[in-house]
Amino acid sequence: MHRRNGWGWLFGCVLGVAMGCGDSGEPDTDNPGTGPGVSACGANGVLLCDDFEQASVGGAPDSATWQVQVFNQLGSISIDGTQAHSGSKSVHVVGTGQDSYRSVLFTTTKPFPPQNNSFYARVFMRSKSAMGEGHSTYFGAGAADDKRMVRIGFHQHVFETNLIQPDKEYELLSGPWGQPDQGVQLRAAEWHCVETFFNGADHELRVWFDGNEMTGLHATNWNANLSKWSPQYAKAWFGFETYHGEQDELWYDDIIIGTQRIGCGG
Ligand SMILES: [Ca+2]
Repeated sequence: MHRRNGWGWLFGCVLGVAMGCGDSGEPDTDNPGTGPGVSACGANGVLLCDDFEQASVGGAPDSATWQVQVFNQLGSISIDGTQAHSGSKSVHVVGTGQDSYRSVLFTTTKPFPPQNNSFYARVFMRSKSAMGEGHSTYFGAGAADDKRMVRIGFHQHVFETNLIQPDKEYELLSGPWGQPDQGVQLRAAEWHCVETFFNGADHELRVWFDGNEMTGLHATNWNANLSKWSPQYAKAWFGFETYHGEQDELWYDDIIIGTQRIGCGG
């Protein structure tokens, strides 16, 4: 429990000023949040699901749920009718361009905040290209002010995750640095199921690829003795963001956000 209001917190913070308590950024896990969710889309505990079948080909994902953000117009996001995991439609993310830094994302705040600052996200994704050497993100979740976030993507040709804090960035790879054969790689031109548990209550992150946990991405202290590191989760996003000029096109489908592990059915 990490209550931000009330006399107990105030008293603790007065005592803790020397330790930087006023800027701890600890999430409020007492927030009742959204949940426990319903049975829908082939899963239990569902807070949001979108198969993108109701959207129009060539248009944007439903604006009642998703906000599209394309940095400097370097890329695009639109509903596609040629690739789909379910039905006939998915979200096509074009993450190609000349600049090194590019960000092409569709973001939801709809089911947030989740109960206990914790939620699962499940997505089916298909990448045109194999994972590159440079650091890039496929999806993530974080605080409303973007100062603290958890991102899942690739680095050194394998799945990786990283934690963004106001003053520092932490990273875990799914295999040893520079040895991609020992990490987990997403194969190009195939649909894959990626599940993530953003466990803000216990300051933990878990990620599964096609039903198998990527133990290298299981974050508890980020190998840095971090303890109270979770963002106050206020949004989740999907798409492509690169920090080293990687090129990719991706398709996303059957996104579910829920309070229980979702699995790869439905
Ligand atoms: Ca679909």
